[in-house]
Amino acid sequence: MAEYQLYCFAQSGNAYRVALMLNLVGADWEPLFVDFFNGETRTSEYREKVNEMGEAPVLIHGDKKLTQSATSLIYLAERYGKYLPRGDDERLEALRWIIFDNQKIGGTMGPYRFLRNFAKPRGDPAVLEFLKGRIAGALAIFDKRLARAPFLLGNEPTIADVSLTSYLYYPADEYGFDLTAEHKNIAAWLERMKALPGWVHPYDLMPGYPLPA
Ligand SMILES: N[C@@H](CCC(=O)N[C@@H](CS)C(=O)NCC(=O)O)C(=O)O
Repeated sequence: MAEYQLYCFAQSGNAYRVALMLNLVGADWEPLFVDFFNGETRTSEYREKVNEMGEAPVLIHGDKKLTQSATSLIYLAERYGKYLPRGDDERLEALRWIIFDNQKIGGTMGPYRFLRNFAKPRGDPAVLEFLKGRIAGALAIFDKRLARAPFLLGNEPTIADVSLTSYLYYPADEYGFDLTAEHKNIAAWLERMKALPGWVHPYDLMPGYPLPA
C-alpha cells in the first residue's frame, strides 16, 4: 500500500490541487476513485466514513484524514518543506490567494464546467451566463497579479500556485472559451507550472477519464 491515499476523480479540479502537490513533492501515493457522477459523495456511507462534508478530495495519511484541498496543501508543504511560503507575510499572502481560488476561481469554474458538460439536465443558460461573468472577472484579477512576477508570491512557486492550477488545465471546449488566449499572463504561468518536475495533466493523473458514454 502506498504511503498516501487520495479520494479523487479526474474531472475534479479541487482534487487536482492535492494530486498535483503529491506528485510535485515526490510522495508515494495512490488514488482512490470517487464515483462522483453516480452520486457517491451524496451517499450516507461516504458522509459517515469518508467525509462528513460530502466532498472530494480527501487525503489519507496513516490515521490522518484531511479534507479541504487547502488543508492538504499546507500539510504536505510542511511535511516535505517544499512549496512552502516563507515567513508570516508570505504565509498570509498564500492563504489569501488560496481562499480567492476556492471561492472565485475554482469555486466558479468547477460548477460552470459541471453544469455545462456533466449535469443532467444541463445547467440553465442564465445560471451559466452569470457564472461565466464571475469567472471572467476573477481570471482578470489573477492575470493582472501574474504580471508582477513569474509566480504568485515571486520567483518561486508555492502552494498558492499549486492551488490555482485547479481548473485551469481542462480543455477549452469544456468551457466554451480559451482562457489562455484571453489571459496571456495566466497562459505563461500555466507553462511554467507545467515545467515543474512531477507535473501531470489532471486527466492523466487521476482515475475516471473519459467518462463512460
Ligand atoms: N473547497 C473544497 C471544495 C471541494 C469540492 O467542492 N469538491 C467537489 C468535487 S470537485 C465535491 O465533492 N462536491 C460535492 C458537493 O458540493 O456536493 C476543496 O478545495 O477541497
